[in-house]
Amino acid sequence: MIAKRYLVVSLLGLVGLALVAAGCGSGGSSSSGETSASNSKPAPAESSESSESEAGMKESEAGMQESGGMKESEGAMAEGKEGGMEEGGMMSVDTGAKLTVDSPKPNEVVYGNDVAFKLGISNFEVNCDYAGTPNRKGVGHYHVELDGALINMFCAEEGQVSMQNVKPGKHTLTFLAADDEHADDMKSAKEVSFDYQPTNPLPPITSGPSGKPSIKILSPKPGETVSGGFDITVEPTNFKFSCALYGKEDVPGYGHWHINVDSTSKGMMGMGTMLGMSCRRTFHVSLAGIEPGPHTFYAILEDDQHAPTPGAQASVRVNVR
Ligand SMILES: [Cu+2]
Repeated sequence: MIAKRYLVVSLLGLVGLALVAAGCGSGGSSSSGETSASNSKPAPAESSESSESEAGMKESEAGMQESGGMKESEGAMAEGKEGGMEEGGMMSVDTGAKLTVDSPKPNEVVYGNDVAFKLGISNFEVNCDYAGTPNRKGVGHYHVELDGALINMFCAEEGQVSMQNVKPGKHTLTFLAADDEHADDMKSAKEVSFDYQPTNPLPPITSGPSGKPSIKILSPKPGETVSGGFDITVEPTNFKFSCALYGKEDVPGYGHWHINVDSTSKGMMGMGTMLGMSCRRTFHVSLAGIEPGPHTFYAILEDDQHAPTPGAQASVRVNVR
């Protein structure tokens, strides 16, 4: 994936950085995170995609990346030193986590439109409540990549990746433990390939709304006091949220949003403070890792590849008690 990220970076330049950053983190944990708990309601704008987004909690990625890149990434991973810098500028940390992939089985044929996965995770506490907040030893989450592109971060041992906009054929899932600031633990990486042979392929999503996209925060209101946790609710304009497109080749007008606290540029590629990502209009913020006092929360519109949409962000400053 390093190779992939490189490619993307070179293609997108600055924006690519954010992409890589996203590749390092993303928030809404799969089954545990944003999806389930936090979000009260699906994005109304989604209509036809709503069911797909439900399933999309897990996401997959389109046929944009060839599986050939996986080999190189493997090599890159092997070279990753603890706390060292990866080639792509990605820091590799040593979380101590041990991952095993219980499913899918190697080269399993997948006929449905989601690939379910199940991991064994040991020597590591997965807790998405601390994502985007200062690192805690032995605590973090894991990232799932499809063909080298980040889908999302997860905290449950099971999840799934949508095959929306994914071409039939061989694909690879990669699982990587990550610290709270979203740096990947390359040594923990586990890969498994599968063969996607859909019985009833999903109609591809090809284009979304046109016009300049923007996002605004409906709640909380500036100056509000929050404690324990709270929901951020946003409203996008000229933009559709799609869970199923997380990590896929970008479809104009489609994407999701990232939620950051206090900074949009801290840490590796700005992801150090990313609390999570959401493909719905509401995201539940955990304050578990955030100190009391005034804090600024950001909502940033992102394309499917997790690159921020220039100028499309909003923020709100609230008091954390
Ligand atoms: Cu992460």
